[in-house]
Amino acid sequence: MRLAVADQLFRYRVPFCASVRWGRHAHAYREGLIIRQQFPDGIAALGEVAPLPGFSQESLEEAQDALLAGQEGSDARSPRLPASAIFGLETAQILWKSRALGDWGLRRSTFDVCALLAGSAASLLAGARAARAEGYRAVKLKVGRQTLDAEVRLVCAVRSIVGPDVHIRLDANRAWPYDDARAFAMRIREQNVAFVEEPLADPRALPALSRHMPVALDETLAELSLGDLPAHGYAEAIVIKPTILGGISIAVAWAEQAATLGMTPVISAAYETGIGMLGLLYAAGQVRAAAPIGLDTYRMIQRDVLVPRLDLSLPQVAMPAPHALMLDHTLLTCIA
Ligand code: OSB
Ligand code: MG
Repeated sequence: MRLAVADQLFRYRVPFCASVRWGRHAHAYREGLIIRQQFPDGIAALGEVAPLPGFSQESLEEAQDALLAGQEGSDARSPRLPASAIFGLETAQILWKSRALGDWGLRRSTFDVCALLAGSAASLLAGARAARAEGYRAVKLKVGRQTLDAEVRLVCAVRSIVGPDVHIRLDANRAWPYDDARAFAMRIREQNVAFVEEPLADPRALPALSRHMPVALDETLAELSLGDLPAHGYAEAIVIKPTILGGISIAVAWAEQAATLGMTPVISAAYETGIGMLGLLYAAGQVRAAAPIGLDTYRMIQRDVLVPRLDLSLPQVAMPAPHALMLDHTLLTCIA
């Protein structure tokens, strides 16, 4: 699985609707690569390679170099492809196969989506009201960024807006010392939170904390291998980002392993464009467990390289039928 001479590589930069915070910075746009692979039957298929700065192990330049090294045929000597490159090549592969066969071959092709609530307290609560009105079954918000008081109030306000039946997921991105996380757990006990992603600055204390609140692994997964998962049975859920974990097949393997161990696998995006989203939907469609998927980062992409853009800002989305994809070349620079 390599880029061949006949294949093309484009660099894209798309603006976000508003600046987005992840890692240590606010980001105004997303950058990545689109590959266009020519398959022997004459069909060309697209894939997206978009390492997420601060989360991916590789940089965009490293991913690009690895793809170009493959194209130059230095196959034997080039090191293993980075995670995002595997994801892009696998996406092209499955998009090609679905076009050739006229079918995705999925176990499931409709999915519940988790709404991301973000912004100021006021816009976050407005988002919660909209999510409730539109019928979302799950919402997610970031914590660990303000005082415990402010965040407890926010979680309680979101619960009272969405009612008792909507799943509330929280994500602390490793912000808290143990005592803060435990204090937070005590104060949201009545709020029936589905899980808190990565509550602890030091993940070694996650098993102890899991006695006080349901925890989910996200950043921690990138530090584990699949065989380590049984030792993390204290976790309620795992957040699986195929762009970061190394592609579609490994993501599906993580999800199956999680389900076998009684954990909830949550397939999630990392601000990919529509091309990557198709790969993520495919991955979700291979998974037996049906937890709401984290594709709402797509809402923040103001202009997509894929035209027309996908319709993903809905509580339920369906995998579109296989079709020829069109790119907005004004957003792309050809590099090979
Ligand atoms: O921490 O979960 C995260 C997106 C990019 C980088 C990090 C994260 C995210 C998400 C994905 O929140 C969306 C989701 O999980 O619903
Ligand atoms: Mg997370």
